[in-house]
Amino acid sequence: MKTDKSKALFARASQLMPGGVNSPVRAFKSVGTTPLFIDKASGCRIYDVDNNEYIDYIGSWGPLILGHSHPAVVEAVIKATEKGTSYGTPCPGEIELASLITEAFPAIDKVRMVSSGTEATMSAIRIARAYTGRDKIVKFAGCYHGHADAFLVQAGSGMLTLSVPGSPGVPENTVQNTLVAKYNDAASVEKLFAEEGKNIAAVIVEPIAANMGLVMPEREFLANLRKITKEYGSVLIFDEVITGFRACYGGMQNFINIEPDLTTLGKIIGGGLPVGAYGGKRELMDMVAPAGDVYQAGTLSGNPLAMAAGVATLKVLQSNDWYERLEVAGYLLTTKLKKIFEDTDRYYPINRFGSMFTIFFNEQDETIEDYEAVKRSNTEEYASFYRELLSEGIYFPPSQFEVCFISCAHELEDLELTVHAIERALKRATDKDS
Ligand code: HOZ
Repeated sequence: MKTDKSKALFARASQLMPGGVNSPVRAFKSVGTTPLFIDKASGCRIYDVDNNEYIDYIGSWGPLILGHSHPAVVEAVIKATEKGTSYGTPCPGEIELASLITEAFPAIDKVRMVSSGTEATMSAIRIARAYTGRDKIVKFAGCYHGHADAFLVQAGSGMLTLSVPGSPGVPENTVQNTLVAKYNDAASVEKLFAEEGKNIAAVIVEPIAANMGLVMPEREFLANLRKITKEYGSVLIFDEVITGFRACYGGMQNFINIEPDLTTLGKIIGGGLPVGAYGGKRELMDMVAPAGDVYQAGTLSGNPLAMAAGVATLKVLQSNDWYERLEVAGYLLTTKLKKIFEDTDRYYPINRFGSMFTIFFNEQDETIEDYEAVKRSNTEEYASFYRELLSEGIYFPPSQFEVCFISCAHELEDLELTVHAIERALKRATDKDS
């Protein structure tokens, strides 16, 4: 596989941008190679500047549940563009997207659009602090809620990929207000509340952890979070930036029937354009300026192109049994992979929910249910596998700790090609390592 053009572009990019990228994981550092520069994408396939073709399981890190360049989304964006790219003032698309979101989430009475998941989580915490008059928050080791200061403690995603425990530049007194509990361990949360309950403004959690690879929650764990936060008058925030409209139409909260006080969204609701949102109970959302005093604003918030892409995406998702199909696709792919692992006598645990999955390079039969288990994965083994897989034309996330996404555009044939490619890549990686 020739990647000369990508390599040349990366060399140039590295002179102009930190690490040559605009988001750390994209640098491919942890998988020991350099990034591909993408020229175009369509359906489940992307094409790099050297004309290599790949079946894509990143889907822009989650937003592209319909696949790349879905005709309905492209058409909606073109139509919107013809009417102007940004007004900085209200437009009807905002109401359309807000209606679709509030209809899909019983726990969201009102919603505020922003431009990224980071903005959404940062603002949700601000409301929780204002509402409770408290400063501390609880997050979970391995969960990632964007890069606002308060969240950069034992965070997943790029921080886990690059093995960074915290970030320089974050004031000590900011992280002192961030308490860290163990995912799937309600007792660790109870302990924090027993010590600090009257100072805790909020508990923020990914209802499926999807930034340390995919880690499923016990329903009981999330139900306990609901119970504890109610008891102490704290705000429960579900960060559904990844799971929103991915776990099902709505979020994981619909699936498990647990209502948080606030929900953060992003990715799919923007259909591939930069969008985030936070929403929840009227009482909380009416605290946000200008209805209330909690300040939050944004030049491109409610951008007409992003609203059009989001609305088009959600309408397509409503139009068919997509979630059943994605479940079948996820089931077929991972069942076939498990069979291959059994045959080769090397069992890699796979965590999956619907169209999201992670193959963990852990030891045989290990259950991956928290940060500690995730960190036991063999990232070097993942890196060798990754490079082989790339040469097979399969584009997985360049980190053990990010999630693979199947889209509605992945056909049975694509899944089968993927299974065979994984089989070959594993074999070659193992042969090389031994
Ligand atoms: N933090 C996102 C992945 N979980 C985005 C990574 C990227 O865009 O590079």
